[in-house]
Amino acid sequence: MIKIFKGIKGIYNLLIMNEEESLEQLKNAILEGNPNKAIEFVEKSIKIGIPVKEILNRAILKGAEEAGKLYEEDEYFLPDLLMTGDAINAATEILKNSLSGKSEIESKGIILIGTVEGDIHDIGKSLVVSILRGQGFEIVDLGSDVPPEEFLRKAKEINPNLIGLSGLMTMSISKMVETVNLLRSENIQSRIIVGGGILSKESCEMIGADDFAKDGWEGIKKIHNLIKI
Ligand code: B12
Repeated sequence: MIKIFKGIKGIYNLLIMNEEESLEQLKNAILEGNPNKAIEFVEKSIKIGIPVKEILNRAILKGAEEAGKLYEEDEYFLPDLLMTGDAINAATEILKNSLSGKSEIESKGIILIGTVEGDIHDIGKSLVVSILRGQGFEIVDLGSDVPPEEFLRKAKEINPNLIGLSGLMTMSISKMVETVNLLRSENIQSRIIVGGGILSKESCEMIGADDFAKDGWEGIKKIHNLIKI
């Protein structure tokens, strides 16, 4: 009996070790900016049954955060950041397939989304788009570096239930202010959510958005709530 128990415990430990090891290797691949290795360890992590959300939060976002810190500390330079971006992109492309399983349900609402003008970061926004599509929302993605006037033009055309503005840089906050001001001054009634690691309750209030999200999963919940109202 004790032997069986020890055996089960051994297998359990091995699985946990495998899980930790695989996520650590994936994080390192992101930091090294190695897309092939990143793909290898995303696939391995999926194979051993690690949930997509864990893969994203415990390896990919951690790697992105560490790369950002190294950049701030002048240990990494723009080419390093570019390589890290490529590795994040490669890793998230695979996750998107798992996240956007075709939804048979009818549309839950129309969402217009884009990264604000002056900001080309679009990996996180594209990930949020994949999740939302998988959950049955109709998405119009304007891409990155989107001028306020373009958000306005498209909002008038499609009358979305919600508009999502993405931005990863501090200077993107003022563009969000400008975009929201323009939309509201032209009487666009859609709910507005802003997303990105730089945001806070205070900046959200300053921007005049209905809500904000520093994290995609939290953002998805908030979008559901905003669209219900
Ligand atoms: C990869 C990367 C790049 C890539 C971007 C590739 C691409 N196509 O996106 C490249 C190399 C091109 C790049 C360029 C630059 N970058 Co850069 N970059 C990063 C890095 C390392 C990772 C970003 C990333 O992809 N994260 C992974 C994704 C999955 O997470 P995410 O984007 O945060 O998205 C999540 C949430 O924010 C949220 N979310 C995002 N959008 C939305 C929208 C909605 C509606 C919702 C609900 C949620 C939501 O959900 C997502 C999932 O959880 C960050 C560091 C960091 N900590 O973020 C720096 C970082 C953002 N970059 C930075 C800088 C300074 C730059 C440059 C100015 C560098 C330079 N000297 O040129 C340029 C910017 C050029 C420009 N005009 O935009 C700074 C910004 C600092 C600041 N506070 O202003 C950071 C924070 C690095 C740092 N610590 O200094 N970068």
